[in-house]
Order: sequence, then structure tokens, then C-alpha cells
Amino acid sequence: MKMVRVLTYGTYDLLHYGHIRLLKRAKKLGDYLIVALSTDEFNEIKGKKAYHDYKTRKEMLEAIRYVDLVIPENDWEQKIDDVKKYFVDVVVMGSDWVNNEKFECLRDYCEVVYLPRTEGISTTKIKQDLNLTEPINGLNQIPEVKKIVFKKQV
Ligand code: C2G
Repeated sequence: MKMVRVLTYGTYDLLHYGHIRLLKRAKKLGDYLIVALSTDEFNEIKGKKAYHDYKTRKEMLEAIRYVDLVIPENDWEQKIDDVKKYFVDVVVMGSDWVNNEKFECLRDYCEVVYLPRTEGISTTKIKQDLNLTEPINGLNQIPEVKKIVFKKQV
């Protein structure tokens, strides 16, 4: 029985459940899941500044039970070579990439599947939500605690 090999691409910064659910469903499409992880240099090309560096993001992905191999994604042009080199049967991406030429061009070499994104979570949202802890009054002072005077019980 042939082993079905799945490949997906991404930055996977500040790993969250949207990433995990994508990887879980991608693995279900086959037997072996390869993640091509954007390098720090490629992130610059993508206009992304990851919080974690490549080494850390790779370490975290390798700890996920659904992931069998992590390879570097260095540029936009490597996908056809990746599909050939790793004998990939299916390339999977989240639906934000649906019908994108960067993936549609792979249909001559393998299946291409887009899975619905997980709504309500993204690395950008996490960063924005965390920024809500910006200093309240610029000085980040905690308002004076009012002195509470207990009247002596008579
Ligand atoms: N994803 C998802 N649901 C979310 C967030 C992300 O399903 N709430 C999916 C994305 O659709 C993508 C994967 O998780 O398939 C990784 O997301 P990113 O790290 O944001 O990947 P991206 O920057 O889109 O990199 O060459 C292609 C690029 O490297 C893709």
C-alpha cells in the first residue's frame, strides 16, 4: 500500500490552535506530513517579522505529533522541486491561499487541497491583543490605592 505524502508551507510563528488544527487535518489526508517552514530570511521577503527564529519555530513544529519532517522554505520558487524531491502526493494549505497561482501551478505534479482556516485566531491577532497592555497613562502607574479607614467598633 503506497504511503501518501503530504506537504504544507508556513511561518508558524507564535504557534496556536489554528496552526495545530491545520496540521492535524493535513496529516489526516495521508501518512507522512512534511512542513516547509519559512526561514527568517524568507520571512523578510514575505514581509513578515517572526517573534521566534527559524530554529525555535522548527523545534516547536517537530514536537507536534502530526509533523514527520520539517524542511526550510527559502523562497517562492522551490515548491515544484520540493514536490519532486520528497515524492509529495498532496500539497495542503489553509483557505487564505485558495486558487493562489503559487499553489495552483503544482496541480501538474500533485493534488492541491485548501482547508478552511480556523476563525478567530492568528499570529497578528495575538500580537494585537497583547499590545492592549500598553501603558494606561503613559507612566504605567497603578492609580493610588485609597486609604481605607476602619471606624473603631464602639
Ligand atoms: N492557518 C489556519 N488558520 C489560522 C491561521 C493559519 O488554518 N487561524 C493556516 C494557514 O492557512 C497556513 C498555515 O496555517 O496554511 C500556516 O500559517 P502561516 O504561518 O501564517 O503561513 P503563511 O505565512 O501563510 O505561509 O509559501 C507559502 C507561505 O510560506 C505560507
